[in-house]
Amino acid sequence: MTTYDPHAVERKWRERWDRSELYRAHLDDDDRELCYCLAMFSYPSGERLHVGHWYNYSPTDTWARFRRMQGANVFQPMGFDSFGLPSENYAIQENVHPARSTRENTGFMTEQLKVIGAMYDWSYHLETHEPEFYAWDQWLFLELFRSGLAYRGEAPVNWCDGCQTVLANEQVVGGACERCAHPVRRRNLVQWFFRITAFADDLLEGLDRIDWPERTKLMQRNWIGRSEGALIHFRIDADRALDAFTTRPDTLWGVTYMVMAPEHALVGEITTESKRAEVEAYVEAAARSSDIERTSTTRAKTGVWTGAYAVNPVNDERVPVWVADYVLASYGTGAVMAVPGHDQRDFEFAVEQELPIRRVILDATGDPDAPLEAAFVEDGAMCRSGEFDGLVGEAARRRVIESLEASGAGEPSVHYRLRDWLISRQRYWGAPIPIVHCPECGEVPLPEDELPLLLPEDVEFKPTGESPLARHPTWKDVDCPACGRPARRETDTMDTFVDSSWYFLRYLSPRRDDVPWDSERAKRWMPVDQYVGGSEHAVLHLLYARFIMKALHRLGHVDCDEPFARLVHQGSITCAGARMSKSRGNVVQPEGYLEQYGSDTLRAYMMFGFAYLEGGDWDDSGIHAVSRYLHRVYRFAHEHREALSAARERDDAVDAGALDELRFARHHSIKGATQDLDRFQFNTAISRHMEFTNALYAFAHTNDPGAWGREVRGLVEDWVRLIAPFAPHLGEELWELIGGSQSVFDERWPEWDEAVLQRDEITVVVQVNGKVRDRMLVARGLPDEELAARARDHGRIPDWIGDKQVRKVVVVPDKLVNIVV
Ligand code: ANZ
Ligand code: ZN
Ligand code: ZN
Repeated sequence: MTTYDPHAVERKWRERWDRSELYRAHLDDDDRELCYCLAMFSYPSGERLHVGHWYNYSPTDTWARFRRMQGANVFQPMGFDSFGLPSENYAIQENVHPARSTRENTGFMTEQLKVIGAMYDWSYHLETHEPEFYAWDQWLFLELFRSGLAYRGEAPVNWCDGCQTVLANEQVVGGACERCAHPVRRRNLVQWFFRITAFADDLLEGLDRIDWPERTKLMQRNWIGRSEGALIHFRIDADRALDAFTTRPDTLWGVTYMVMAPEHALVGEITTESKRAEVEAYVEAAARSSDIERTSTTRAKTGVWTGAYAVNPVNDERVPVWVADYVLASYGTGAVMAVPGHDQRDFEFAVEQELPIRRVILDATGDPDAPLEAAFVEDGAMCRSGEFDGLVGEAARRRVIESLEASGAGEPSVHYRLRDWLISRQRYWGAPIPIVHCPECGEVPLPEDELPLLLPEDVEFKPTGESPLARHPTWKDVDCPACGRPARRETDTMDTFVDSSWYFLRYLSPRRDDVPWDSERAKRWMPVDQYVGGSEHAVLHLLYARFIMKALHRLGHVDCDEPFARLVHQGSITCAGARMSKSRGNVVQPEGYLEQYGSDTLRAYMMFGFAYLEGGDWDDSGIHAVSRYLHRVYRFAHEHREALSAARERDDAVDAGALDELRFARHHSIKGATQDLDRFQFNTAISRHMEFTNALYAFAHTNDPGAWGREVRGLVEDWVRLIAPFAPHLGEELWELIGGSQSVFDERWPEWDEAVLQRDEITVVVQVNGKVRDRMLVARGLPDEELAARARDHGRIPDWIGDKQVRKVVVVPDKLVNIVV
């Protein structure tokens, strides 16, 4: 081959890699440093992989190859998130059984993934819809169930009429379904939950120990929403008290009324007869609006008085108890002590309902009676609060809580925004929940030796809102595993996020049928060293996976309690500003580019054309230039392959100054590429290689390849090693061209010599009338005039100038002086 034919090169190396099993995973008995590199797996929805998928997978593979060349034993598995709505909806749309369409889709996606030429060992692949995988989802469920971390309960849940199923809170975005954008409505249903709230503090604490994007950590912190404060008991009558959670016990003397959520259990009990009709009508209306509407800051605040009073424990004041929908049933105790002077929501409500406003925290004016535009919500000195006057902020709150505790009127309390994870779905394509409902014994776990509980195929799976498994004529009828009486199987299936919350463990031994994962391997390989995937999972998958890891840790199944030590979000690739999706008709497929340029070019372009962590709008105008660059790289190796082969046997007989320049280019490139790859800055890493290439061409131009020796050869070897992870097929081809004997991916990534980069003397070329006449070694960074003056006196330059008039001197700092005579 005299010119670069990417198709031939890529075919050739993929075959060789397969034959030599270059990417076989070595999970045991290998003493190299371990590196578990994982890109989030994708779900088969019937769409082929588009350039956005390539953008996730190919740069991650470049990083993995880089780590391999640095000497790490890299494990980089791949699989499919093949249960769930995308696969099921595609099957419904195509009117085929999801089992069949999923099999077909994962089949062609696998072929597409192979074209990327990534280091996946396919013998470790997994598909979550396979019984060999979901058997262990069911095992996980039973582990959680037996330890009280999985439970069934009635709760107001999010219902999507589009998807005909419940959704987790995390799947509701701005009041709408994350998948289909249908508005979500509330329904009271009995559902299965995982007790993620039992890990709220662990989930917060662990964030300090992982190397994740700060923004993602902040989103998790906010989602968990830890608030410290107090629970305060307000007496209603002899046998009833109303508890309120507050973060501002220092404002307790400013309470002028109380508010209960319309759903609060005491509403019916304490409402007086004369108010009953009005309160009931209000409660009914509130049930029809969403939490989003209810907490909207722009909506007018409504409410009604119950006719009842509560007693403020610090001053025995009787304050009216209202019902209003700006208070949510699901947070705190579902009731608030209203302080309109210092809480904006209470302020607006008080203005609306003409309730008294009393200020008990001093602002900068120091005057608690100055006119008010809005609540004063900051910290300040307490006033009108008896012995507490003058106390400020944290110290004030601590003192108030101590005194409440002493009198039995309150205690410190912590609340979280986080709610338990709703995992049951009224859909077909998921893992059946391994529980039997027995009229005698209640919820009975399926014995482990009955796992997997297979998902039956002969089911009418179109969604109706009722679980499809419930409509199967026989599947649900079983004998109770405990007492043998007729019982009924649970017919909901599990949220697919259960699959992805532990799949990284299953990858370690996906074919084992006796254990969910090989525990020795988990000890050695977990946590995942580098995880790569989209930021849209910040509070979904990435929170669930951390929770499951912590639960497994608490139950003694794993040693570590964080699944992903380091996380990177690739930016997203959009098309005309919008997310790529088939329904929008803006999906950019890789196939055309692959045909025209080959896989290495597309891959290198994705890394060169975008800042990886930022992404951007798809634009292929630069892909041709990247292709030209790879051709240029190939040409150099090809043209000089004989000289490079001979160079192995001899000393360098080249110009010392030129070699010095090249040496600098080498170490400069190695350093830049290494540091940039470490940070997933692929574009600048490739730029460093381009500089190296330019330096090599310039060198070859002025230095006869017949004089190249061992050092030049070594330099070119490093130049090939540096490009190999970016264009892996080409890298192998180049390595072979210059006479390498093993795979370039078994070569060591080069290291740079800081001394070469720190050299303070550099060689500057001296030209007379554009012709190189000499070189001089000078201190780096000399000013232009100084450099020009020295050049005129250097060596035999005065002879070249002779008695001619110097017309001008062109200086390129640290590089060149051209004397024009
Ligand atoms: C009195 C008070 C005075 C409050 C003040 C704030 C400022 P975070 O920080 O989000 O935890 N609250 C408590 N339960 C509520 C519910 N179910 N629905 C709506 N609001 C509720 O907020 C805690 C504060 O939110 C609590 O502190 C309570 O108002 C309100 F100057 O109590 B505060
Ligand atoms: Zn939906
Ligand atoms: Zn029973």
